[in-house]
Formats: sequence, C-alpha cells, structure tokens
Amino acid sequence: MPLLDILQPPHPTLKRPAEPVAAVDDALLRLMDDMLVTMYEAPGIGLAAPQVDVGRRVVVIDTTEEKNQPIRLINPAVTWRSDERAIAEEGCLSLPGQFAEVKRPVAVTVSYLDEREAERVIEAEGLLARCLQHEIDHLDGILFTDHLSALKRNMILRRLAKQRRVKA
Ligand code: GNR
Ligand code: NI
Repeated sequence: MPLLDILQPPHPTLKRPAEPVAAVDDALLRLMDDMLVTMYEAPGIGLAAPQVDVGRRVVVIDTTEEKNQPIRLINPAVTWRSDERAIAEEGCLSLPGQFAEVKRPVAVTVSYLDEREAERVIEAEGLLARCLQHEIDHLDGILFTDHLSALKRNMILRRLAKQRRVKA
C-alpha cells in the first residue's frame, strides 16, 4: 500500500495551479517524506504535491538508479531553458500504464528552496531536466497529455478510463 493516494484525471486538483509555500514547517517536511516513500514505492522518479491532493508548490525527485539521492524542491521555477529540444517517452503516476512521446527543452536551470529554506539552483539535462519540467508542469495544473495533440490526449484519457472500468 502506498502511503498517499495518487490522483488521476479528471480530479480537479490536478488541473488547479498550486500555491507557493510561505514557510517550511514540520508538516511540510513530513509531507515531503511521505511523498518520497510514495514515489519510491510506486515506483516513480518524481512526484508533485497536487498528485497527492495538496495544492502547494512542492516536488520530490530521484532520478538515480540507486534511488538514494532524493531532492526536495519547494517553489521550484524554471529560470532558463535550452533552445535545443528532444523527444522522449514519458509516463505519469497519475496516468498509470499510459505513455507518450513529449518534446521538451533538453536542458533547464531550476531555482528552488530546499528543506532548510536555502535558495538552490540545479542545472540539469537529460532525464533530470525532463523530470523537473514534468513536475513543475504539475504545479501549474499541466499533465504531459496537455503537450500532445487533442487526438492523442483523448486516446490516453479514454484508455485510462477504460482500464479503470476493467479493473473495478
Ligand atoms: O515516474 C515517472 N517517470 C517519468 C518518466 C519520464 C518523464 C517523466 C516522468 S515523471 C513520472 C512520475 C510522475 O508522474 N511525476 O509527476
Ligand atoms: Ni506526473
């Protein structure tokens, strides 16, 4: 059993822009720990708070093979994106079993606050850059399907609904 339930569309929290965090407190630290446990168990390489029905700008990520380098990001923002773009397959814990190719900048710079409220900057490329963009999209109410044509998006959303019906 994962610690936290992960929402699926059409849950409204997934579509609503999340609110900035004003101050890091114990409840927020516990939320990020619970999100990490849920992410590792899923398993996934990232998780954004709106996916667990918390409308705050909080993300956890670990793209390492060893699953031993958790990153906790508060109020993350992309401050630079490369002109170069790449297409790669993405999945989402809110769209289980659904995958599609998404075109995104290859490299980004992301500013955020860490769990001690210190300002940090990550310069990322490849999978980490992709995951950061995917998670920050969640904070703005955007799913990877929103980057696809309406045809592909509707195909995935219908497939997900059908899969849920079959499972139920
Ligand atoms: O686990 C995940 N894998 C993934 C693969 C390619 C691009 C993005 C991701 S993020 C996803 C977990 C998730 O849904 N985070 O919001
Ligand atoms: Ni996702």
